[in-house]
Amino acid sequence: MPYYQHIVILTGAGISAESGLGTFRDVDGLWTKYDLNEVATPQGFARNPEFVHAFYNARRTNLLEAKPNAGHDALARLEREVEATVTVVTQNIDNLHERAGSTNVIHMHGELLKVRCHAAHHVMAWEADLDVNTPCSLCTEEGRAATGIPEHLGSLRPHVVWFGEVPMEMDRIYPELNTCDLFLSIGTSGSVYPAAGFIEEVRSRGRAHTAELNLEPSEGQSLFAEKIYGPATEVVPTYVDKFVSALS
Ligand code: BV8
Repeated sequence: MPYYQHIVILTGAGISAESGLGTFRDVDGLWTKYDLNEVATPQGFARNPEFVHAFYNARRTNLLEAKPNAGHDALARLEREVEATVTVVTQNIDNLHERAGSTNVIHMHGELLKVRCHAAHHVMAWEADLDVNTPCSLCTEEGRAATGIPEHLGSLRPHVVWFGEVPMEMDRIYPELNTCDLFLSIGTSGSVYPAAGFIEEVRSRGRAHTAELNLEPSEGQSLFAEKIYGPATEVVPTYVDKFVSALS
């Protein structure tokens, strides 16, 4: 196992599947039950904010009952036990990486346990249900009224990135991709951009080893040097064990 100095790990819904959180495009995935245009776009929220709040309220409740799995635990162990820097860039809006002990996590699609106000973009930790009548505790009524935000949208929205919105922390992510010497992609179908294009960004630098660890081949599978298929709770710990034992 070569000596790596900077490891970047992209994760998707597949790493949280065995914690009981739904994926999007699997047989029983969220996008088979909901139209993503209705629940994961600004237009859908403007049309029916209460329906979108109910969608995220159900996922927030599910997350609060979920626990990190052996896949999350293995990535936290990797960070603890190797000298290399380990950066997790997650498409997921759950907090299971952090609860497993990973400390360097970038949420490019936001976080389910945070909300943001329309008026001043105040971001707050949030575990309760949200509806259009929930006020922003940091805004004055005058401040909110001055924004001209339609009343029916209420004051708060989930702090997540919807389709058509700009992902978060891209100015942190691209330098990570351009300097890593190991790029792992775990539990993602490789169907949503810009995350799905990260493997090409890494390959364009020509200096990193790349591996896909997934239940099945992703849309970008041909671009990875190494491919390991199976459930994350099996293939991720096995990969990390091999990695850590090669260092000892
Ligand atoms: C952007 C947060 C510009 C919300 C999500 C028209 C207009 C505007 C944009 C576009 C457009 N057409 C296309 C686009 C781009 C668009 C896009 O890619 N659309 C797709 C549908 C084609 N992207 C955007 O709009 C993005 N913004 O482009 O802005 C820009 C670009 C660059 C730089 C600056 C600005 C914003 C996209 C973010 C949308 N928000 N989530 C929420 O969660 O509710 S997307 C959501 O789906 C996830 O966050 C994730 O990112 C994405 C993909 O999901 P995956 O994580 O891969 O999950 P999936 O179910 O697909 O796959 C699961 C995988 O796990 C499978 O492979 C399965 O085999 C595997 N698996 C299952 N079980 C296990 C397992 N693996 C291991 N173990 C298991 N047990």
